[in-house]
Amino acid sequence: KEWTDANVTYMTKQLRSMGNAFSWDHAARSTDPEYFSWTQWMFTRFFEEGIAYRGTGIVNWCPGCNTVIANEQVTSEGCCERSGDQVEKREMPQWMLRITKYADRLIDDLDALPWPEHVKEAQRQWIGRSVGAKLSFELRFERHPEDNERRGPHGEKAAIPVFTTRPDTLFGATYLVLAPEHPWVTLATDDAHDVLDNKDEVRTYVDEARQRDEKERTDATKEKTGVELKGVKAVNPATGEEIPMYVADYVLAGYGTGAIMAVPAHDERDYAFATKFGLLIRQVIDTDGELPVTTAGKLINSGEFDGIASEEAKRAIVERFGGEPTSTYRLRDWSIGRQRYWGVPVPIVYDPEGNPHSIPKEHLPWTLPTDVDFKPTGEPPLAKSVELQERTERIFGPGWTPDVETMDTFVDSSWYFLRYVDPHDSDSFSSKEAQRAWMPVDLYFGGAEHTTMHLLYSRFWQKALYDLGLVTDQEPYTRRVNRGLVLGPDGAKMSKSKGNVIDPDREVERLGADAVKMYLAFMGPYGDGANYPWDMGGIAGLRRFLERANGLRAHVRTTVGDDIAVLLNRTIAKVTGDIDAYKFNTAISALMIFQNAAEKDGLTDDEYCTFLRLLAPFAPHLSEELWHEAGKTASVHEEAWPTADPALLEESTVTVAVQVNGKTRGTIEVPRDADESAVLNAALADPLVGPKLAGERKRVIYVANKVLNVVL
Ligand code: ANZ
Repeated sequence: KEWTDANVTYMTKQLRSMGNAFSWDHAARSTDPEYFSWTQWMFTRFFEEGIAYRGTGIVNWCPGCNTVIANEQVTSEGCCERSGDQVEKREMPQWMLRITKYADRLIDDLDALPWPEHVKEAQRQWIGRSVGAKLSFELRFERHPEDNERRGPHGEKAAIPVFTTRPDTLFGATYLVLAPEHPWVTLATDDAHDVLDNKDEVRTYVDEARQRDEKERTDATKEKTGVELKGVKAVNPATGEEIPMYVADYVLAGYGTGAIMAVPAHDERDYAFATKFGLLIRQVIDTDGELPVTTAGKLINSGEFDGIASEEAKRAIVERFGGEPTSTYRLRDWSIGRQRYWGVPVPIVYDPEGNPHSIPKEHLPWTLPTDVDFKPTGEPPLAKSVELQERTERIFGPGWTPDVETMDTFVDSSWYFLRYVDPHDSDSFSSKEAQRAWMPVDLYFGGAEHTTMHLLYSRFWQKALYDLGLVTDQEPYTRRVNRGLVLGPDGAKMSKSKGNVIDPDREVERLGADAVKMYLAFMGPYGDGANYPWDMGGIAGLRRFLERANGLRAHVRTTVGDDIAVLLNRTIAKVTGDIDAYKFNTAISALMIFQNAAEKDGLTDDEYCTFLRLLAPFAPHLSEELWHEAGKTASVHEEAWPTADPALLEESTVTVAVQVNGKTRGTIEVPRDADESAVLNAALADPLVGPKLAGERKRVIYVANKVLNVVL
């Protein structure tokens, strides 16, 4: 708490020193009990709706942080994004949020969002929707043929469902593969069952496979391994053939149904496996080239479906063989329980029988106990709190126990924008009136690292709240702009270890906040991938520009030429347009061009004040001071933004090339949009070009404002 408060104070001071126009009266802190009591209340609503649940399964364990982390917090190298430690897989109970229920909406609603296409695509990829079908393969037991006719409670025969994206290749499914963790394999290898001829061999393989991580298992270059499930066969529903069954680790338990129909002629992995184990390879798609061919085409060796194209055959085959169209997703539910001290305590208590109950609103906020050591040890620090246990029993009764986990801090940022728009409401987390006035967020800036974390979590959270009738919009943000990075002077990412960190406070101290702020704006256009190195010379240049701005008033005159008014007008248009396009760098260059001209030609007092208004967003402190020195009493930041006069925008004269019989003979200056006869007269009157036009003119062609061609 002390550390957080000190940081907030420090950063607030730092941000204020830059003169940014934040609404400080709309600030909210996710660490305030007053804020997180709403986070907890939302969790209890999610719990009641089944969105939050206590699940079991394989989780990511970070040995450095001594806690579980979410899939999204594991880097592509399998490390913790926070500590960098190699993440381990553990099986343990976990608090989860059912983000997978929203997978389709999270994908489909992207279409209407005016976000950068690559950000949307990254979310689609992360969610990873595969459209396909479930197909069932009945089993044949060789050791106990009587089992073949046995039926389940709903009259069904023993069967293995598979997930496939290519039901059109069903006639080419020549064997079945189950994941080592598949429940049927677990059942068939336990002591109570006697269906396999090689139970021990299968057990050994399963135990070995469990040791290997997913990356190793799905590595396409690695030689395929597996063991046949001897004594049992599956029936291909299309051909009626009995086909062998295997357990192999290239099939993953957590994807689809954990079992596949293998089509070696049209799938790379199945092809590699079938080749190694000498299994039947039957081509069912008519394509050129060597097997395996994975593209779609017309069906062959597929009975009544021969000649039908893949897309149509998919539908027809699923329908004909009792399949079920379904989608599978890469996205997993969001694991949010953490075995660490900081974070919002999970607002759940357990009755003496161990059943979870949400903590009623009147007992929220459910605060963090302070009588514990907060260092992570692997065991949740809250488990050691005497106060938390006593509090629970005092409120709920003897034998009741508290949940001892805290929530991933991404829950805090999943709804903060809703609080910003209504930070002081004590009846709700954010009133509907405030939401109707402000939400969704018009423009959201942030780093690319948020694409499949915060940006996905908060979209999910918003939708979950929407379904509970608590928010007015289905999407939290309208436009999104990713930002780049300010790199060290050496062009590398700033880091303490590289010694290339620029301390902004020191630069503010040295050159002033306006110079630092303007320099940041001047580095280059703002946006994705826009990473710029810090340049000491560059910031010094901005400082000099500001010093000259400080002296510009000395060039104010009562009468000046028209040119400066025209230039100022163009500067207004340029700065305005550039700000809208986040091209702050070219907006500043336009201000520099104007300042140069004004120093040379002079400017009126009015023009000077307009310049200050244009400068104000970039150099808020200096412009305010100069504004007051110019005799104004109100703030420059409360002035209306200058508007350009379109009539003055275009340059009033144009340079026209004069051609004789197609050859350029010189140029003339004429008023813009002058008509052909006026331009011809000007050309004739021109001392250099005029004489070249002497003679009989057969034809005159004038391309407005560009070329006058005279045919003699
Ligand atoms: C038969 C088939 C024939 C397949 C064919 C592909 C090509 P994506 O697109 O990534 O979703 N599959 C299904 N569940 C699996 C699991 N648990 N572990 C490993 N592989 C699994 O891939 C879907 C395809 O991956 C599915 O379609 C299935 O192989 C395989 F010519 O079924 B297919």
